[in-house]
Amino acid sequence: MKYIPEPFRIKTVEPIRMTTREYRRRAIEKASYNTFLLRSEDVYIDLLTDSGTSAMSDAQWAALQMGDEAYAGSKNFYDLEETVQEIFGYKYMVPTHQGRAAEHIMSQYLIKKGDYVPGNMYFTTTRLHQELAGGKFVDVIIDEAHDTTNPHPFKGNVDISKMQRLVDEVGVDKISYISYETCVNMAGGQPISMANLRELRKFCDKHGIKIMLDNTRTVENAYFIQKREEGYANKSIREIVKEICSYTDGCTCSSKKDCLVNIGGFLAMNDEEFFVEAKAQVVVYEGLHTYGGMSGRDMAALAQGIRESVETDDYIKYRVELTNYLGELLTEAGVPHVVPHGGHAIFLDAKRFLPHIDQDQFPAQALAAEIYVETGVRAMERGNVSSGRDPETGENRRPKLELVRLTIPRRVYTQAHIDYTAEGIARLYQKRAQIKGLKFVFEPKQLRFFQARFEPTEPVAVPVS
Ligand code: P71
Repeated sequence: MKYIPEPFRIKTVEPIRMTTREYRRRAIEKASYNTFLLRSEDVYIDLLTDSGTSAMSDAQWAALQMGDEAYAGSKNFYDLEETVQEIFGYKYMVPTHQGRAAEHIMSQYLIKKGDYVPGNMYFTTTRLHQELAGGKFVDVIIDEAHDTTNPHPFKGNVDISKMQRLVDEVGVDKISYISYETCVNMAGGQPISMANLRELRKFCDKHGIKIMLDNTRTVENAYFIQKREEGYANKSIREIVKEICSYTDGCTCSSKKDCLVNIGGFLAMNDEEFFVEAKAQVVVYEGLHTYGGMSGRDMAALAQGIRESVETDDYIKYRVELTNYLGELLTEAGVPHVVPHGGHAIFLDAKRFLPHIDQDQFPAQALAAEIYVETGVRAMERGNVSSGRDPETGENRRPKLELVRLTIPRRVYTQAHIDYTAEGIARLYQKRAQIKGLKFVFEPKQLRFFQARFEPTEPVAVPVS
């Protein structure tokens, strides 16, 4: 099996603690079967998310010491602004405390009540801000993205004919922009191809539609383009990232992922009027436009993180191939999961893992809870709970994809941690018939997955190991 040795060595360590199965059974009951409600101390390997969980480099820690904490005009802001202009190529940038704050400001500016917002699959916070601004999200991702077994190399692509249909049905005046995500998270970390983006640009130019990029995982996407798309094998990650951004009109970015920091985000654009309005809004919701909810030192670490993410191609190769290694181990063990393997995570297919549990009994939620009990590994539900209820019918959305995400933090875990994770999940797969479904005992109205509480539909039989 191919495993890429880490292009770094370890200078600081953080001890993690293994617990007993009985301890974890009590912990998950206390957390009401929601892995978001577990205490981090009770987790052995934390694969809940790759968001804000990266290990910073020595250069980033050093940059923290260079924080200029002036309320206005911090030098770290200007360095960050220049870095965003240089690496991503946008003219203007407004920092925000994280990605969803950028989404909020952008949605309020670009969406009018009753508008449609097409996108290559939804992301939870992105769609919520679109809806709060009065928009309606329309999924225009290719059909292959909804099939966990389809080997299409660019399952994040937009189906241009779905865009055409939307234009024909509602008219371009009713379309705010297209929300275009790289390495589409909810599809399983699936990349877009440059050819698709180029074609979309042509289509959007013809109709006068803006392309707003969700830039959260563009570096990972660039690696897939370099590896899989004709004509890109000899282009650097840095060049590919810049080319992707060049076809778009602006972006939102959660810097907590590819930009290698624990907190931060930004909104960037080429349109000056939008920039002026974004600055006006950022002071209402975030802070002055030269810090936007981040401290000077956070901006310093972010600028350094952005540079590091594209400095050499080694880092991103190791990062994506480590994820792939987990996928390969699970393939060998016959555990059903999304293929091709994504950039940031391996997504278990809970519908195929637990075919005896109906989607309204939340198989992915139940599986994430049982993975924790079996192994001490924390994963995240990405299915019916995350998808929420249809605002019109009030019914669970029952998305095609009912997944559990094993998300790999950047530069944090070693091959041995990945081996341990795969072995534990393979063991649980053998006992899958004992896993029961769940029902809500508390259901928040918005982004319900974060704080929802559940109980088993029947008492859980404690598996005998
Ligand atoms: C992830 C997250 C964090 C998260 C958010 C909501 C539910 C569970 C976990 C955040 C993203 C993202 C994309 C593509 C925007 C955001 C929001 N992802 N776009 O995957 O993946 O950014 O968290 O900085 O506000 O665990 P933010």
